[in-house]
Amino acid sequence: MSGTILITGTTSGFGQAMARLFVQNGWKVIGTGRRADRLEKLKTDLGEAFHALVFDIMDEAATTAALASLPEDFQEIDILVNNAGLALGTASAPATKLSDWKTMIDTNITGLVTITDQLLPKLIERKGMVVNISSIAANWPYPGGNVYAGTKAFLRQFSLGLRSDLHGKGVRVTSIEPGLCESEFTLVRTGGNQESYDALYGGANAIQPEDIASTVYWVATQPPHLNINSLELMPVSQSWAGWQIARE
Ligand code: 8X3
Repeated sequence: MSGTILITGTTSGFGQAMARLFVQNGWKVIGTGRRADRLEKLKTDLGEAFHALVFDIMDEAATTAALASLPEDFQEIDILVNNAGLALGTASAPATKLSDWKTMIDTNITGLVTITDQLLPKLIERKGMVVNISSIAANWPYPGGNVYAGTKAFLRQFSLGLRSDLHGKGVRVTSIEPGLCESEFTLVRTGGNQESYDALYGGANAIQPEDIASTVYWVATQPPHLNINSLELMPVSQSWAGWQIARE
């Protein structure tokens, strides 16, 4: 089974690992991102089966223009993977910057629904699939998750809602909800602070981007009658802790 897949955010982490895996398995991959140099490099590695679209997902006009620029042999998109997204900081709500909150909402929600809206007619025509990269933060609140977790809860519920709206159209929708993962995502989250990054990952044996790539590949290659609604993953080293009680 193969086809054409558009993956947002392929300049690093999950997105890049997915682009590599799908191309290795004979798919045509459209990879998006802001950093042209990274996409160029990926194109050099992956060759003709990879098409790069350089644009900022927060910019609606740029998204429209990028999709309109697709060469004919990359237009028949079967799968949209909404992977682009970010977490900015782990500070508690009173200590965060409103501008960071808005950037997360603009990227993780507004940008995502924009590209989804633009590709839906094609995905319906092709009985395609939408895979949204949510997070365990959608399901389990934790201190410092605040707006980031809220955006990921939106994604999970948006996925389930899309399924309802597309009832009978043969389009599949999946929400993937990973826990602690080791990727550039966390370096962004810690504001580029390598020490905090190392503190978080030291000995944690976190999920790797390749793990998420193979999970999405598995979802994508299930038979057409089967929909994986949601899939939550954690490294074995991660589990839940108890309630916190503020005592008088
Ligand atoms: C982030 C998941 O476990 O790093 O989406 O908070 S975790």
